Amino acid sequence: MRVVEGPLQAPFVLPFEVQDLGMDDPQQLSAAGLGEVMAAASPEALEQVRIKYLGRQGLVTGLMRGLGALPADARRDAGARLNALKDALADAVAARGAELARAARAARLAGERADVTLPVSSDRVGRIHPISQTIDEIIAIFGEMGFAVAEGPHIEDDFYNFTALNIPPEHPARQEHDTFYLPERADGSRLVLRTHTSPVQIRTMRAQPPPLRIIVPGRTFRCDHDATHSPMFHQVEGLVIDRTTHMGHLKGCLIEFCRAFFGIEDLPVRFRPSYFPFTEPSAEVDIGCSRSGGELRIGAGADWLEILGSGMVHPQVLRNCGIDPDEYQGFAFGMGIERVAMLKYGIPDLRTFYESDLRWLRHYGFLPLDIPSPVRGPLR
Ligand code: 2U9
Repeated sequence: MRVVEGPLQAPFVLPFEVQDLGMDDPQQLSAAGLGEVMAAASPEALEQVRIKYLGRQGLVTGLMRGLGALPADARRDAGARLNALKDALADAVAARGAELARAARAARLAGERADVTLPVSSDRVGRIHPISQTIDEIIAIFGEMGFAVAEGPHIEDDFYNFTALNIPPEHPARQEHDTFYLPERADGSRLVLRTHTSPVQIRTMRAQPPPLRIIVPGRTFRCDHDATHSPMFHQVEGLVIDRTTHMGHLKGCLIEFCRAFFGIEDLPVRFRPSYFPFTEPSAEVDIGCSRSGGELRIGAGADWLEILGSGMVHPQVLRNCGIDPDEYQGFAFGMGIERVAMLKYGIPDLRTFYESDLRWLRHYGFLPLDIPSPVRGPLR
């Protein structure tokens, strides 16, 4: 900071207020001004000090206006010193302004300080929805088996949702799918809300060469709404394609999944012949359970509970994706997320998944900051 030394030469025409304050001496003015700048406790107070000394009606400005009355020599000398005084005050104002801004920022940061090592109060964080939790668990289990996650669009065209999957126009499976159609396009075709996540496997096979090992979680849509059906629901499907993939791989993979998902090491699993247009042969997968006393218990028992659909990918589906079925084969499977979540977590009513009822979510939801694990029960 510059210091202004030595009094100005008289005679000196001063503005009225300066004389009033007895500040016709620039050195005195400098000391007073610098003192006030340093004492300013807020940006607003500092601005008032700046205006008082350096504003258009300010004390220093007033002194400068009086220079005109001095003889040339004295004016040059006095002008240089007044300029130095003005610069020194302006520098001091800028420095004090920066200091006040720094202090304000430090105070704000101190107020916002959060100790991230403190345990979180569970009431102050949200809950993970059982659908998200179940998808995460399924991804974790298949992730350990080397599956990657694939995703795709909710709006599909007829080819990806049906034709490529060996469901040609007029095939009865089209009726079973209760499809939501979008309005007709200029060429007469209509896009659909995907009725399953299978079009993502079609897109993946057409985009990248085998070997493939993917799972596809996501939303699906069917025009069906009652106590056990929602027009939007979630599926996870899986696909494995390689040169020697066979039914034994399908069985081993899905038995392992069922046991890991329900956390029951010796869970009985059986494969029952079925039919899907996109797989041949096809099999539905049941797990052991008991229903004694009207209560469903998963594990060994006299009964069976359907959990998954599966099969070897139909050769025509491979051909539709540019894969030679004489060189490659694979298996696929699919399951409804809501269904397996209801079974695992004892959620009795499908409709409650979509009601956004915070009391329900507090009851059935999961703590987001818990240690992740592929298998676990509800933590409350
Ligand atoms: C390609 C080839 C084959 C996927 C499969 C199922 C069997 C199945 C249902 C389970 C309950 C749908 O949510 S649900 O209603 N799915 O039973 N899905 S095989 O097969 C495919 C998929 C893509 C290219």
